[in-house]
Amino acid sequence: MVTDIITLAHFTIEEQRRLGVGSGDFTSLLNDLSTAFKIISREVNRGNLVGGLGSAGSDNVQGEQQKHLDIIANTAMLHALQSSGHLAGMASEEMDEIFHIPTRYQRGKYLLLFDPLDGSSNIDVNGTVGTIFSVLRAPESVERPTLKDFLQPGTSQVAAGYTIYGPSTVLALTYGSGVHTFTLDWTIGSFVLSQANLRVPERTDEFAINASRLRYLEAPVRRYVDECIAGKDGPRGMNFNMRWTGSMVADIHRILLRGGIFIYALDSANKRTGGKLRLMYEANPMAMIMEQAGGMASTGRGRIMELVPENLHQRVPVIAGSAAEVDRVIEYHIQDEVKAA
Ligand code: AHM
Ligand code: MG
Repeated sequence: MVTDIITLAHFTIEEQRRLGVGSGDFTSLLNDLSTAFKIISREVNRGNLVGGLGSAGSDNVQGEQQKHLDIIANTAMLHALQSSGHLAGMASEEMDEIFHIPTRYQRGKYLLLFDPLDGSSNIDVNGTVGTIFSVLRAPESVERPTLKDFLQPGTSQVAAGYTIYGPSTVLALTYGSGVHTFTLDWTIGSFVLSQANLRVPERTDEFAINASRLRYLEAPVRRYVDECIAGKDGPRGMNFNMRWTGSMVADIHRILLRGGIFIYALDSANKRTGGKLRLMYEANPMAMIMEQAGGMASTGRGRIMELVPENLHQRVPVIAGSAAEVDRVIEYHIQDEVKAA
């Protein structure tokens, strides 16, 4: 029998004491977040039993078809967190506008942004999905945050992370002092520490890209991918493996554990929208996770977390993972610009 477990709550309280930060508000917010993750995990697990599969017949603000489970997960987040007393507002990939905390609840000092169910094309095929979240500080004593209050760069994130609903449910969390993972133990109803201070391996022989988009890629990214595919006969002198799940959470989680690079770049087909993935709900929180684990996250032309957001649902290119590989893609962009000048 394993008795020396460390729960998410215990770990966070100890860490905050060690770092000399935190008033307990954040620990309490985390507790409400973990409740939402447990509810979503349960609903994802029950799939068709809760009518979770299939399209809900509606589109989100990005014009993407919503699945039943997208809406269930979004509602679970709103319900679990609106009464926490620690939030001044929320924003979700699935909602056009900011969510204001109902007046009957106490207001807090944080703003929460989330993608309630990322990788939702996997829902119907029982594939891995996840929830991605980002915590920002609300301006001092703000009662009703405005859009401007949410538009903070990723470097301002107080905390970020994701929960992956795979064979087990795992939370990866950072509050700016490393990345820690916790596995949901249903028998005690708690997230339990799996690994503290996780580091993404620096070198790798794996890359993740939607290969059907290769023909659209810009020259620097195309060069990187071509060199990986050329394997030991090419300039890299080694063979690479390729993995792409269609779920950023699943791909980033794998990369966090065994190294690699995730690429959803700017290409000729998505140039008009600025990329595919959303800065505030996907790119920034995943960038903070990667950087806190010793990796990197870039658009190819700049650090993701330094982008100043212009709107809530803004899209950006994402190149994230093992530092040496991301650095290489950035270097290819620089070389390309020099050549063009
Ligand atoms: P979603 O938030 O609507 O699920 O979309 C985001 C997902 C990411 O999880 C994944 O990396 C990407 O979209 C997959 O896109 P594609 O279908 O073009 O491969
Ligand atoms: Mg998403």
